[in-house]
Amino acid sequence: MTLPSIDADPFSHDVLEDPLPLHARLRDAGPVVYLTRYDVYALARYEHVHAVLTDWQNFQSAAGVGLSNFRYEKPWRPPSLLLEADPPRHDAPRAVLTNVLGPRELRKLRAAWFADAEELADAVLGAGSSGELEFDAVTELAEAFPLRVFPDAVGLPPDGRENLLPYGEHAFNAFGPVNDLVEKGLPRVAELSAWVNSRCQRDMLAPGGFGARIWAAADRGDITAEQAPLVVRSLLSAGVDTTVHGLAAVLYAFATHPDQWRRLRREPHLARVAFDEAVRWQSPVQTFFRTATRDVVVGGTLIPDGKKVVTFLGSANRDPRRWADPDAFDLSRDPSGHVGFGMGIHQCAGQHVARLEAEALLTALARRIERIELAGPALRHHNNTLRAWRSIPVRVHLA
Ligand code: OVM
Repeated sequence: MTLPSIDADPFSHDVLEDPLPLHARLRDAGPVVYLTRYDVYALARYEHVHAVLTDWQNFQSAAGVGLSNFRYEKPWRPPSLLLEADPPRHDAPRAVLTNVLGPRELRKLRAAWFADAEELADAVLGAGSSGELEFDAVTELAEAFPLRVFPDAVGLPPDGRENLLPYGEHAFNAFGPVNDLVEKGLPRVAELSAWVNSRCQRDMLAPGGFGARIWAAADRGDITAEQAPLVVRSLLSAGVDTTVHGLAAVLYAFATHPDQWRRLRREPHLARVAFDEAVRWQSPVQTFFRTATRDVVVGGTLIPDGKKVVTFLGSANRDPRRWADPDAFDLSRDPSGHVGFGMGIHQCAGQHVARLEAEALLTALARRIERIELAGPALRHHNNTLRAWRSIPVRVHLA
């Protein structure tokens, strides 16, 4: 079988504006498609994306999960102990973070975050008033809520929190090629990295928070004191922009699917399903790479040792071979099994945190908002990895 090849650029502005046509082209071209521009092997069907993500022995992360191959190129920052590591080195940091962000810890935050969501909803919508109003769902809700609850949960001091989104933005751009998106971030990398690294130190992190719990794990000997700050760095790298664009995705979904919003109002327990369905439907994280550790055959195609493969999570999540009516945002579907949080040993360690944020915010909004619709065109924000929004102007009709 000959390997289909495509010379499209998945990181061009055209594709970032609307990746769906490229995804369909890649899925239809074959199980594996060679991207001539970057010398990488693309996987865009659910079956093969899933297969690669769950095969860490043949597809390593330690050579980087972006385009850059750490076998040959120096990473822009010391590699993440979680994301950019393989077993066995991956396992202790992962176990610590999984525990710190696990359901048991989150049960303690639940009541406070629901109350925070009520307060934010009142502040944005005006407590007790009725009628209609317009605002930007990205800045007022999708950014405001994670920034309100997550840095406090980590235990960060108040100053400099405005650096979190720009740092994450650059980190996600840096998984792609060195294009204009990466270049525009370069002037601030040193400053933002210095700020983030300083906040990973023990004395910066308030008792009881996620950060202090990571340091407590170092005290117990579960990880070393050298590893602790890098594990905290993972929280600060992956914990903010992702949830912002996950929340933006679900808010956009409801603003464009009034029947689904009515259903959420009737059945508010669907908030969690709604969030996962939005993560499937939009896939806020679009791509991650792996590196073949030996010659491996995938879908009948040989991927040579040392070559990069790119998994298109957003494409797998809309593969008609796996999903009925994949382009529909539908609360009746069971979205479990989507790869929007990845799959396998690296699957998102913060997914329960993200779901709790979404559940709290959607519950507060569903109580107050009868109808939500776009008040103008929603604008994309281009990032090499994130499917993101700059602006979602909405009009809401209060209950
Ligand atoms: C990390 C990390 C994990 C997932 C995503 C990510 C910037 C970073 O461990 O630092 O994106």
